[in-house]
Formats: sequence, C-alpha cells, structure tokens
Amino acid sequence: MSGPHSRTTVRRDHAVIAPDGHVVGPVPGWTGAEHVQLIAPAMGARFGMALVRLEAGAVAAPPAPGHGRAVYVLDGAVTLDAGEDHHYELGPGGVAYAPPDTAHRITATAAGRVCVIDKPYTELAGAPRGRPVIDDATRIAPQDFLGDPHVRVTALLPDDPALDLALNVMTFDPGASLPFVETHVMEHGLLVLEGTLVYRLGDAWYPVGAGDAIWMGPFCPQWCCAYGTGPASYLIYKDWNRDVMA
Ligand code: UGY
Ligand code: MN
Repeated sequence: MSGPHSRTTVRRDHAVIAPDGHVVGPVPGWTGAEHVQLIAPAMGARFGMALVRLEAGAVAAPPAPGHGRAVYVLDGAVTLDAGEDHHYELGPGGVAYAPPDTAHRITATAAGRVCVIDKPYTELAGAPRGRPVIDDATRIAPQDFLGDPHVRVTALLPDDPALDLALNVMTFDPGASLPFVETHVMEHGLLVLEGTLVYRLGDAWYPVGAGDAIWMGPFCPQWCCAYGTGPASYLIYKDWNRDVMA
C-alpha cells in the first residue's frame, strides 16, 4: 500500500502507470482473468494495452470487431488456436498477432500474465489483412539500435505490409540511452520488463522500473537512459507502416 504516494501520472500527451495504482476490472467474455487496462482511448490513445493475469484454463474474449490483437506472454503459458492446422503453444517471451476479425481462441494452459494490445486496424488499399503471426522473442536475434551495441532491438513481428503495427523489445545496457530525443507521429505503448530507466516524456522526467507502463501520444518528445547495475528492457508497441495522410 502506498497511501497518497504514487509515480503514476496521466497527461495530455503521455502517461506513466505504476503498478501501485492498478485496479482490476471485469471484461465481458474473458473467463479466469484479471484485467488491468493500462492504456485506452479514454486517455487519448488510439489503441488499448492491458495487463491480464490468467489462471490455468482462462479463456480470452475476442478483440472488438475490426481490431487486430497482439499478445506477449510475460509468464505462464497459453495456447492459440486459429483454425485446423494452427495450434500454437506460447511460453514466456512468446508473441502472437491475430489480424482483425480472424477466428482464434487464446487459452491459458498454466497460470501467468500476458500483455494484450488491441488496435483498430488500418487497411492498406490492395493489400490483404494478413495471417496470424506466432513467434518466440527468445529465438529472434536482437539488432544494434542505430549502430549502438549497448542498445538492442528485437523485432517481434515480421516486416509485412499487412501489419499496421510494430512490437519490439528494446534492451539497454547499464548507462546506455536513446541517442536523441525522438519526436514522431507514431504512438507508443510500453511495458518495462526488467531493470530501471529514467524516461523523459515531453518536459517531464520519470524514474521507471519493471512493471511500469507508459503511453506516449503522437509527437511526445521521448528519451531514456538505463541506470542501475543490470540491463533494462521494455516491450514497446507503435503504430507503423501506414501513410498517416491517407
Ligand atoms: O521505435 C521507437 O520509436 C523507439 N526507439 N522509441 C522509444 O524507445 N521510445
Ligand atoms: Mn519512439
């Protein structure tokens, strides 16, 4: 219990959501699940990000019509069934993406937690909506970020015109930082997986650590630096691969 103190802050163009403020709410259609909505359109975002605690046997409700869904397994195990030949088992670091209006079923085979990102799908004229994507972050080779071997990015989703989002894990060695203050039209949803960082959002500076979530709206200036003795990493979503002027 933290009484009147919290690092949580919600502003016009960004938010930091610390775990001490989490409130569980029921979401119709989910069973065996405790849902904490970390980011939602109600705060100005154009997507949703939820932390969902699943008991063994829990079943996810499908996303709203027209929404694609990305799932990242934090711990525990889930299966994803998406038609006859598509039965996948996902453990920690497992990632799945279901295009909008695609029949699929996500079930927990062991108790754990998942991060769920739901996004209204942006069509690309002439391109198909794509197929379900399944992968395992632990098998994907990280790449140096803009040439810096101390900051690495693991792209969890393939480079595919059907996808209107990117989902990455960024890892920082102690003391490593983003090379400049990014300012871009894409939004971010971020969940710190391990370690500690100082995050600059707009004109404000925040210490963040494992379990903290961040929303960055379009054009929110952003920069961060890892501190502490171990690496820091975060899961990060962005809208991607579309002409915002279309
Ligand atoms: O992909 C990105 O925009 C990423 N470098 N942003 C961030 O880490 N805040
Ligand atoms: Mn960014």
